[in-house]
Amino acid sequence: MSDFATDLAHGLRRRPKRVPSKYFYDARGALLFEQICRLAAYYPTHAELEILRRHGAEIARAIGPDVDVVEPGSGAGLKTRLLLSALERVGLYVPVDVSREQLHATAEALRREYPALAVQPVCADFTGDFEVPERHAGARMAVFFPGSTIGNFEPVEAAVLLSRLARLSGPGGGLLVGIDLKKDPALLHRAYNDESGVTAAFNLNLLVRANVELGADFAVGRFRHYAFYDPGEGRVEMTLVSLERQEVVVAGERFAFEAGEPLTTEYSYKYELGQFAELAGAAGLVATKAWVDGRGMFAVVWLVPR
Ligand code: AVJ
Repeated sequence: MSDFATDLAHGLRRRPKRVPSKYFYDARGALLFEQICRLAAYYPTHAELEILRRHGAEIARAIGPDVDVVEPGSGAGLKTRLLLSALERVGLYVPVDVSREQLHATAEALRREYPALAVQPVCADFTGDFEVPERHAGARMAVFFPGSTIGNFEPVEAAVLLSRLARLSGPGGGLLVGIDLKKDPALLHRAYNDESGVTAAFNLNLLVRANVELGADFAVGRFRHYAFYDPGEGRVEMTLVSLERQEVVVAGERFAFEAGEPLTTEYSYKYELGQFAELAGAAGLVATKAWVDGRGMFAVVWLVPR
């Protein structure tokens, strides 16, 4: 069985039912996410781009010159260009992503735009082990982890992931991490429940993907996109709610949904700067610098090994 089949079946056996959010990003999911990033209501992308534009020079000074860059979950590479343009003498850029088509398209485009740069894409799930190709001995490594991707992980997993990425960056390097800040829940609600229905399509695409790739028989119209902010947990939870009592077959196994039963597809944790610094501390990292956008929505943090 594929990882997707195994993880989905395992998640459907759990109560509450859940599935890892990394399975959103097939080719269609990656395109839908790019559309989300263009929505006015989806502030994280706009805020982070603003930070990278406004503070690029200072960020580059914090990271220092002569550095290799690894980007787990690289996506379309919009933010990458801003970082690469700000940094002084980048030898190697390694985008790591599960979305193969997008990964190779982005790598090609970057090679054209930065002829002096070595681009070595790695098609892998960054939550597992992956190799950094052609890394020259002694090069300092900056891990670029923007977009609040770290917010998809529960705090304990997030600390484990940060310490793995810290090991990758080595003693002279560090991690440049984008985190979404705590804010008015009404703004969070709007960001994950856009009027145009793009976020709903992105969420429901998980079921479409299961049908196409695994021969599952989800009746996509009988599930509703439902996202809400849980202030106690400090996270947005994305769910697909079964509109009626129904059964679904995935990889030969039958799963029953009650009317109104949720399938949790994503957590998106929101942090206060101090809270995130504490989490990074548990991973052996020190937050030495943080940059915030003008509206206080989002932060980019530079973490170095303690
Ligand atoms: C890219 C995973 C950080 O959690 O905000 C956007 C994904 N989900 N709208 C996020 C997402 C719904 C996004 N991450």
